[in-house]
Amino acid sequence: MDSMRDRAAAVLHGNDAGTWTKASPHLYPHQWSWDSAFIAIGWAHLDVRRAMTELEQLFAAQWSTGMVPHLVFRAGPDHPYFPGPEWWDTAVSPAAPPPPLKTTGICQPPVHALALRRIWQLTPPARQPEIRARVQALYPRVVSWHRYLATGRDPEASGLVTTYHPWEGTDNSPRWDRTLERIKVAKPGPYTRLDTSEVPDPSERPSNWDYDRFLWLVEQLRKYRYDDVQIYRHHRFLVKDVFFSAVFVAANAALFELADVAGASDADRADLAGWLDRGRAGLARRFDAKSGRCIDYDVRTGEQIRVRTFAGFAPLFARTADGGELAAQLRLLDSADFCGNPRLRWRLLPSTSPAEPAFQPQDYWRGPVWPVINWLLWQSLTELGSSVRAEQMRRDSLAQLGAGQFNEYYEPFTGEPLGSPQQSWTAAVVLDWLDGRDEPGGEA
Ligand code: 2M8
Repeated sequence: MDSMRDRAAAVLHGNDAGTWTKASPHLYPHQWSWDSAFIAIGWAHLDVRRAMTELEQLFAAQWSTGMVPHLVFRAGPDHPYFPGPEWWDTAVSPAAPPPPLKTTGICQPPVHALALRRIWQLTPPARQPEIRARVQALYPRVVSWHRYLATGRDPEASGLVTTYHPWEGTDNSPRWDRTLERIKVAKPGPYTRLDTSEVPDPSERPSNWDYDRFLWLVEQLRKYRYDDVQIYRHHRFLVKDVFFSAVFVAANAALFELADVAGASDADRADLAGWLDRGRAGLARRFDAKSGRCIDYDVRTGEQIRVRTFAGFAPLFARTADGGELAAQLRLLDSADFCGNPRLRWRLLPSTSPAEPAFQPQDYWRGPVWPVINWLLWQSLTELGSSVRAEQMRRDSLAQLGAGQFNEYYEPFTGEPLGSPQQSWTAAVVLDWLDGRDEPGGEA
């Protein structure tokens, strides 16, 4: 039987469309933003040039505001996906990239700088001149993406990123329930879902109630011509997302670390340092010492979003937890509310705490374990010096994935694979976990 590394590489090759990679073969046939960043990390273990191409292709669809769209529609008509470009109609915005590029009008967590740094770390000496030049060319675009997040998505200069839509990362997470429930009338135009027939059981996907609201929110964004000022003035879904904000902090640090390689200007370095400080301070203000978690909030109503999910570990994801926060977060991580729950098959972080009433073990972001989230946490724990816990997480993650098909997410109690098989970002993080080895703990 092929090694795990070969099988993971085969998933990326199987989903490779030449210059970009499908997020998965059937359910997600286009180029997704944060998937692409993880995928580039996977490619970096196989071919650093191909890894750079992945990011370059994504940034080719960057908006003039600096926003990197959550999805670039790249697959042809043989690969239907709903909602497609017609639903988004981003031509209403002067900031959207010109045809033939077609994108959505929202964004996803900025994992890209982490990918760029990983690519550079994995570049063999013989390839460094070429890759350095390509990093130098891409770097200003990544800075401009970060500038968009630090300004357009944070007009209050709070250090926290405002999200406009559940599709900006963790779709049906119970974090969004209250905000969505407040939308009493959500009657989007007629539509037919395609996603539910791509998984063995539709209950592994968001509900129709969710989809009505997801699609109605897109219609609203389109009405505001995807203009951040208009959106801020009128939109019903404005949430300060501590997870997104934490990834932004980690990404600013990664970009700052690459400043010399990229020959960054003094002005860009100063901006990065400023966003980093502001992001850290913003997250620190959202840390609730009593629960040991960071708390999202609804910008419209000011309401605190206290539901227990993986996002509460924002100080870990940001990799900036100070002594007190770090100890509290590590205790919480292995408490019965999260990885220490005795029913868990593996000691991995579920997307929603099993102690939450909203927890659903098979339903997408409402309970299952997502390998990419555990990869982010593993990297954070490694950087924060918790290497023993990080190594357990790596081994448990690889054991969970086992001889399977690199699924999108996993049932936390049984370890059953769920969602799409051959999910590119899952295979990509496996390649990074193995880091050139064939099996967990084995030699290269
Ligand atoms: C999921 O989201 C898409 C919409 O963007 C979907 O459900 O159709 C999410 O898990 C998202 O975070 C991810 O980037 C995307 C592709 O893997 O799938």
